[in-house]
Amino acid sequence: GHRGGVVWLTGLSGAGKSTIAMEVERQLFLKGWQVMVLDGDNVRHGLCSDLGFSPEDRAENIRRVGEVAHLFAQAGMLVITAFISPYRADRDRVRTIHPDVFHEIHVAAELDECEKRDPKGLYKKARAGQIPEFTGISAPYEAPEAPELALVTTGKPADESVAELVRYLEANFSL
Ligand code: GGZ
Repeated sequence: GHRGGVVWLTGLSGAGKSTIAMEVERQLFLKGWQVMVLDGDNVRHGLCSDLGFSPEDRAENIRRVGEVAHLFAQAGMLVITAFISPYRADRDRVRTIHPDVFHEIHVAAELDECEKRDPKGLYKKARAGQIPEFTGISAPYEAPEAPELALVTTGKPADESVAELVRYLEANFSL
């Protein structure tokens, strides 16, 4: 079995947060773990559909996700969140709710690598001025100073980062 907890992935758009989260969820599910992924795709259309990307709206997005994640963690689930969460203060506030179950994971990729990948063409639009306040281009990303784990995704296949995170979670959440 495993303990409940919040595995908070943070990183630039295109760094690989959602891809890694979904594959880790799949692999741990096969081991019988109760895992759930929260990301922009399932949160920003519903729970946070009233929010945009101003600093205030991102803070509220992260606050709501943090509260929901902690509720499910209390119920014994391993919750993996995949949000840019660019502001250190917003992430630290989530950690404060339940410091013992919160693990911050920096999904670290160079901006120019993310921009080269540009899976949704958003960087191109941001450079053209069509998306205001785009993280890394016209809005800041504050990297974690002391994350529990840093996954460097630049120049290696995603499955290496997935394996690294699965090992980390087995070491820290197994009962
Ligand atoms: C950053 C934006 C923006 C702006 C839309 N800045 O690559 P994606 O598309 O799928 O992931 C990004 C997602 C970021 O939402 P989050 O909820 O993770 O952001 S935060 O934690 O900062 O609240 C991107 C898309 O939404 N997107 N506009 N201006 N990303």
